[in-house]
Amino acid sequence: AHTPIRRALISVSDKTGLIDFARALAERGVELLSTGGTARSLREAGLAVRDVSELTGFPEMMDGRVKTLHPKVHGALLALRDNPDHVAAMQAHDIAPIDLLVVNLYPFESTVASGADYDTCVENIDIGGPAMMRAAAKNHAHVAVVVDPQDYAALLQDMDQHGGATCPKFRRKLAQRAYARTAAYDAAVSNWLAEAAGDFAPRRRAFAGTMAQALRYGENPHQRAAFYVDGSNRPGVATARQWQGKELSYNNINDTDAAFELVAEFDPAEGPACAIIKHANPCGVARGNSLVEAYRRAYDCDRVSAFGGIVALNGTLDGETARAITEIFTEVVIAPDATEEAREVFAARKNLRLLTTGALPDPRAPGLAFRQVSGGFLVQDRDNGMIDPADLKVVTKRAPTETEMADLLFSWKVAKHVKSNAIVYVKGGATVGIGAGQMSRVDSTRIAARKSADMAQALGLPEPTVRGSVVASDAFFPFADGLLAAAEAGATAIIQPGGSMRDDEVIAAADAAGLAMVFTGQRHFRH
Ligand code: 93A
Repeated sequence: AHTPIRRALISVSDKTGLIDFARALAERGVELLSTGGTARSLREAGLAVRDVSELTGFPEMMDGRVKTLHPKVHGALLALRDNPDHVAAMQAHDIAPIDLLVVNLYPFESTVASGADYDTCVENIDIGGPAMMRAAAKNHAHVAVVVDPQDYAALLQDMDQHGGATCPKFRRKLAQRAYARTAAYDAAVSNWLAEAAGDFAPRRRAFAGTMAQALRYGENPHQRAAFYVDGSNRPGVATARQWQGKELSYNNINDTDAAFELVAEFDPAEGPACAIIKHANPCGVARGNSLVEAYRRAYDCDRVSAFGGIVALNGTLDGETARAITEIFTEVVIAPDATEEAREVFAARKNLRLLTTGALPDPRAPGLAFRQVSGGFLVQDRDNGMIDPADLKVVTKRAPTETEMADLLFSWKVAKHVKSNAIVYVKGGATVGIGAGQMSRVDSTRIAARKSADMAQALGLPEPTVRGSVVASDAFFPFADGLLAAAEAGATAIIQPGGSMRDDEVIAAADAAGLAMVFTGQRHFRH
């Protein structure tokens, strides 16, 4: 037989749903114990509540740093009700058991995200809350612990199903949630301290995340999945407002992120830009005099692949661009903002998801990137590497023209976001051929050129757009063959990291073909 819940300790910072829940407990005959602010809220709502300070015989002190850290609280949470020694200790020390703990913590993560000063962040590290959560969760054989207002209704339901008690299975589930919360909370504190110390090295870091959304399935329908947010508030798919369309899928979230991170490389102050993504790789990226022109030029890189793609824009989506986008089927559009006219255009397309973020992410911002391997995971700084045009080294007899240079820099930005081996042909501020994810660089070079030729034919152009283009390679050409393939396709200038054992051979081949080539000294592998 389960013991009914007779006494509850409620201590919450987030007071969402508090009054209704506490009233429902009181109606079920539960005695309420509470800390300062929580007790005040409950009294204001007309509920009878006993102060924890009265229970402990100590006032809340040191700015509230010490309010529940007391044997009368922790003994009441930790005692095993069926252990004679524990029961004797409770009697000897006048400790009455607490059957339900309701806690949510000082809002440390949102305090950090709000840009608060150091001392304010420190003051928002909750000590007593996690201590109680861990105590109650350890003693889930007897105590129920609720750490999320979203679980209030489920707790009441469970009580009602068990004559005012809770069932062991439910208490175990609640205990698991409590430890997930304290683990994420401590990880957030640790990461904040690392960042405050300017230590971005991904060593001895704890990892924090909060589930934002249960997903219908993962990369494939037989895989379960969920979306976790890290609390960094980086503008993007994690923080976006979705205006319409069905729920994003796992693959949508992954692709939308790839699209938005890529388009953010293009400073809106230098003009509109658009990126279209399929399977996490771009199939078209372009600048334009207007957003609609940028979209159409991006689309013209590879119209076949763009179907059912993800479109990212670096400026406010306007009506004209929205109309152009609806000419084909698109899964998701993400932009910093959208005009009312654009939203009206999309409203007719029920399956099209529109996301706005309010801002572009900063491509230079630090952060960590993760990849799972069997038995562990790899952690590295996110690739926020940027080249300064002044650091480019011209290695050929011929230097790039001004037009070539502008396109080289454009192609380099795109190559950073293409799976290796990446080859990106660009002409006039638009990609004209992208080769992605091949095991050999020369294959990527040929595939990109061939796709460009196919597209030119489909568009009825007199010659492949790749003629007279420039090309970026995300890593060095190990041999001259890749470079020769690019030259043969019609590229006139090349940007690549350099650093191959055979650089001399590659440079000689470039000179012989009349190409201009620059070295970045920085590589952008992406796997
Ligand atoms: O400063 S604390 O770490 N010291 C404590 O002893 C303590 N006990 C509960 N913070 C403590 N709490 C936290 O106070 C709870 O986790 C909750 O977030 C908050 C509720 O305070 P109030 O009821 O005064 O609004």
